[in-house]
Amino acid sequence: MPEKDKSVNTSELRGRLREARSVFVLTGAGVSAESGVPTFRGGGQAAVWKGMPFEVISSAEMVGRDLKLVWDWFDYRRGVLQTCRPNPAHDTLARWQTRFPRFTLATQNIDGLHAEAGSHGVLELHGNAWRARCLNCGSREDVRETDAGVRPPICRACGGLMRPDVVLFGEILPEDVWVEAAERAATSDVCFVVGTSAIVYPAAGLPVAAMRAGAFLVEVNPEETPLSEICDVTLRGAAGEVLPRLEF
Ligand code: BV8
Repeated sequence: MPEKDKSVNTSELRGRLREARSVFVLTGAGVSAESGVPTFRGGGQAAVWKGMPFEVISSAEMVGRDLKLVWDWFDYRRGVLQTCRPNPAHDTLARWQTRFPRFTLATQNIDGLHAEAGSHGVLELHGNAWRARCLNCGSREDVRETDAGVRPPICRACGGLMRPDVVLFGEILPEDVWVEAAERAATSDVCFVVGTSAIVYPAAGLPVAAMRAGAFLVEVNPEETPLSEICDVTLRGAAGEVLPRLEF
C-alpha cells in the first residue's frame, strides 16, 4: 500500500468537513504559541523554572511539599499570560463551533484563550490558571479576585488554603470533563489535533480513541509527533496560518 501523501490530502479533508456531523478538536500549547505563550517542549527542551523541570514544579507532590512555591510558579505563568491575546487559530476554532451539527473543543491549555476568542463549553482537560480551588471545601474563585499579596490565597467560604485549579502531574483529570471528552472523541467523524506534542496522557489518548472509532484524523503542527503516523492528513505549519486557510 503506497505511503499516503498526507500533506496534500486537503481536498479529501474539505469533503470530510462538508459532510461531518461531529467534529472533535484537541489543542495543546502550540495553538497559543503565536499569542506569545511559551510552549513546554519548544526546541526539544522541557520547560525549566528556577532549575526545576515543569513536570516537577507542576506536580501534586509539590503542592504537598511547598504550596507557596507552586503559587509563585503560577503567578509567574499568569504574568506571562497577561499580555497574550487569542490568535487566528483560536478565532477560527471559535467560528467552527457553529459550522457543524456537533462540535467539541478540548484543550490541554490552562490559558483561557479559547474562551476569550468566543469558544463556548471548552473542555479544559487540565484546568485553568485563572482559577483557584480550596483544598478544604473545594470551592472555586477567580484568582484575579483574590488578594495578590496573600499566597496561598485564603478561601472566602471556609478559611481554608487555596491551590491553583489546574491538573498537576500525578493527578487525575476532572471526571465530568474527561468522560465528556472521551465520549465526544469516540463519536466524532473528523478529529483535529492542533499544536500538541502528544506526550502527556491521558489527553494524548483521545485522538487515538477517535481514530479507532473511525474518525478522519488531522494533525496541525509544524513538527512530527508520535501521532503523525496514524493521521490521515498532516498539515505542517503554524496553526494561526493553517486553520484560517481551511475553508470548506
Ligand atoms: C494522570 C497543567 C492518573 C499544569 C499539565 C502513561 C504513559 C506515560 C506517563 C503517564 C501515563 N499516564 C499518566 C502518566 C503520567 C503523566 C504523563 O503523561 N507524563 C508524561 C510527561 C509522560 N500524566 C499525568 O500525570 C496526568 N495524570 O495520569 O493521573 C494518574 C495518577 C497518578 C499516577 C499515575 C496516573 C496529568 C497530566 C496533566 C498535567 N498537567 N498542565 C501546567 O500547565 O503547569 S500537562 C501540560 O503539559 C499541558 O497541559 C500539556 O498537556 C503538556 C504540554 O504538552 P503540549 O501542550 O503538547 O505542549 P508541548 O510544548 O509539549 O508541545 C507543543 C507542540 O506544539 C509541539 O509539537 C510543537 O511542534 C507545536 N507547535 C509549536 N508552535 C506551533 C505548534 N503547533 C501549531 N502551531 C504553532 N504555531
